[in-house]
Amino acid sequence: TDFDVIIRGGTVVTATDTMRADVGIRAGKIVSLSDKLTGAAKTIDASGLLVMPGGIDSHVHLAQPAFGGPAMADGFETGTRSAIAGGTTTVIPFALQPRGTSLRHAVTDYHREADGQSFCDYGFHLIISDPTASVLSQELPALVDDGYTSFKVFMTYDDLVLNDRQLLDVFSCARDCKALVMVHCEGYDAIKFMTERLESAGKTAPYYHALSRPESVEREATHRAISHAELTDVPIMVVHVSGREPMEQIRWAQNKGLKIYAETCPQYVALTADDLKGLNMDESGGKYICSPPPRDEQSWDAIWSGIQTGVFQTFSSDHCPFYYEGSEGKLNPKARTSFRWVPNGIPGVETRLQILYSKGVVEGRISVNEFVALTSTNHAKMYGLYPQKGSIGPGFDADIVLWDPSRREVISQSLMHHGADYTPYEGMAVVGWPVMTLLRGKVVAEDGRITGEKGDGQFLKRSLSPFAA
Ligand code: DUC
Ligand code: ZN
Ligand code: ZN
Ligand code: ZN
Repeated sequence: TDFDVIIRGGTVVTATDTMRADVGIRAGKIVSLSDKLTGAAKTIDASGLLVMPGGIDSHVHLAQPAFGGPAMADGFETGTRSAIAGGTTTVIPFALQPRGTSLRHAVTDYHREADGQSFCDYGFHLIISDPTASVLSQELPALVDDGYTSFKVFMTYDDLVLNDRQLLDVFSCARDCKALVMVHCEGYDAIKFMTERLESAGKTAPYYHALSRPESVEREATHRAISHAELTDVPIMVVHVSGREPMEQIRWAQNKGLKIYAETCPQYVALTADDLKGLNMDESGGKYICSPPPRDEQSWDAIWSGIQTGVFQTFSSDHCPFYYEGSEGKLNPKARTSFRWVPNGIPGVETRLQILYSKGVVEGRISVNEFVALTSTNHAKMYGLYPQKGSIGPGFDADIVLWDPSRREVISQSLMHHGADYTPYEGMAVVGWPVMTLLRGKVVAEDGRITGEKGDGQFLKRSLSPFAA
């Protein structure tokens, strides 16, 4: 036989083309695309299905430390199981440097978490919380050489915030190392001021999380990050952009010729701040607390316009799961006392593709090729995984999702494979669903059943981002 696997009769979709073709796979790679292929140990019937590159989710949090708060609901096993069930075959989570520790130590710790536990392939971004002279001059250049070619920095959170000088130092280091910096743009002092003001007025329900960090706070920080990027002459990626105001800052910078890239996420086209009100300003609103918070339906329109006009290159989940209920020790009792103590983040690695397909492709806002670009190809290109990952063609890893474009489902926790005890998209009707996921030629998920094993996923040493230069 010529092939290990043939995917027969489907419609192959890439970021640029849509074509009727069979896909031939050998030794984990795509080796042939042709009208009719025969001669394989295994043939998969894809008639009526779209054959697309497996999702690449370049913004996922797994097994991060709790800083005194509740533990994350997903480590590598459950988080990557959820990924493959949702048609995603590569994730790029973060190796977070706790202050006062070395980044290399953090990276080693995360490898220990991931090694032998992962159902899909993975790389790591580096979260820099403590840019000391030795981190900047020694650790980061060496880590970039070892395939950790992107950083993330935060403009808020007590345990992570960098001041302007530190941001400039990291940006400048990234320029020297040719690494891509992702920036969390929300202003620390403004959030702290608003949080204290709301709390002293007794406004502690989950909804007030959104009021503690309105869009102006994100807009200001976005502008500041752009200015710092301009000053240091380094490209940056603004992650999890929530609405019109920060999006317009990015568009303005792009039009000026600055290399500013941007990401948005399902929560900014599918949730609103009103979801944080819960059933009746009760604590169930805590299920939707994430940062930046979801805004309103006019913001959804602004995000779509940013997607359609190329402001955004990537659509990521920002999967950052916590338990809502859960047994003792999982839920932080302090979270009941104020939004301030509710961990920021929601699960979403398993529902990212369905939400974009349904609201984007089915509702006519983007083409299926743009869908592939936003969920896979652009992530591979942006983060140094192209042309190993991110498309369907000879030479690419055989990471493939077979997609039923007409299947109707209602998103529900009972369908999920993550560790969290809820999905914020509960009850959302979607059209389009992943029915089979292949990782390097192996069927790892089939119609909600996991057929892969933990340990199937491999670490990806990433190349330099062509967008960082
Ligand atoms: N930033 C993220 O990227 N994810 C969750 C919370 C946050 O602040
Ligand atoms: Zn350790
Ligand atoms: Zn962030
Ligand atoms: Zn995140």
